[in-house]
Order: sequence, then C-alpha cells, then structure tokens
Amino acid sequence: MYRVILAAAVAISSATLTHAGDTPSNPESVAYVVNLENGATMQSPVTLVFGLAGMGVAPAGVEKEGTGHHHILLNRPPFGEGSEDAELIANGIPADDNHIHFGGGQTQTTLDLPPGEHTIQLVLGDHFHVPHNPPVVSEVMTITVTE
Ligand SMILES: [Cu+2]
Repeated sequence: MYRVILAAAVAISSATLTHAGDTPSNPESVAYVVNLENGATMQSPVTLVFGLAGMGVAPAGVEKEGTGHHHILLNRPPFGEGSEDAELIANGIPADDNHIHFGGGQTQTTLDLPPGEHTIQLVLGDHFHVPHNPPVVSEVMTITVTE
C-alpha cells in the first residue's frame, strides 16, 4: 500500500510539471455509482460501487488508451465549477479530503461520513490523475447520512 501511495504522489508531482490534460476519452463514456440513488438516506459507513461504461479501469501510472482510474469529489462544487478546477484540469486532481483517488484501480470503496448531507461525484482521471477530454464524470449525487 505504501508503494502505491508513493507512486501516486510521484505521478501527481510530475503531472504538475509536465501535463496539460489532453488524454482523449470515449465521448460516450459515463461514470456512475452502481448502488446509489441521488437523494438517498443511509447510515455510515457508506459503500459505493463505481460503474464505468465505454472505458476501462487501469491503475494510476499506467498509460493505456481508453482507460483511467476513479476519483470521488466529496462535498465540493460540481466538476468544472470549483474555483480550483482550471488548475485541477491542467495539473491533476489533488489528493485531500474532498478529492479521493483510487489509483490502484479500485472499483468500490467504503466511506465513513458524519451525519448530514453530502455530495458525491465521480470523475475519471488518466495516468497523471488529469481528467480526460472530454471529462468522464457522474452526476452529482446528494445523500443524507443519519445517526
Ligand atoms: Cu488519481
């Protein structure tokens, strides 16, 4: 696991130096959460299963046409509307509480979320963690977590 994290960190820093976000997607590709309905009410922990149509999943750092890895945008503006999104598109998706990478090629996760409303959106990133062109995103889903 440590090596995976280290590889992701190296990929992010090299993306910052060199990459401009021009990996093509299948324009008909779509990301979605298989087991979640927008507006759902649930208890934590919340398990999310990622779906991807029209492209494939590959780990971060693997450059293979038609692939990418999943990211969750958590409790932040919809992709393309955040104040930092131009930088995100140019330099790669940051790794912080609001941007969760699945650089191992994972297709599901379980999140511990405090009670309240949360927004979740998936965005696919290329081998440098940069969204594709055009970006492959899910709808923004709002869920309510109860005690
Ligand atoms: Cu990533």
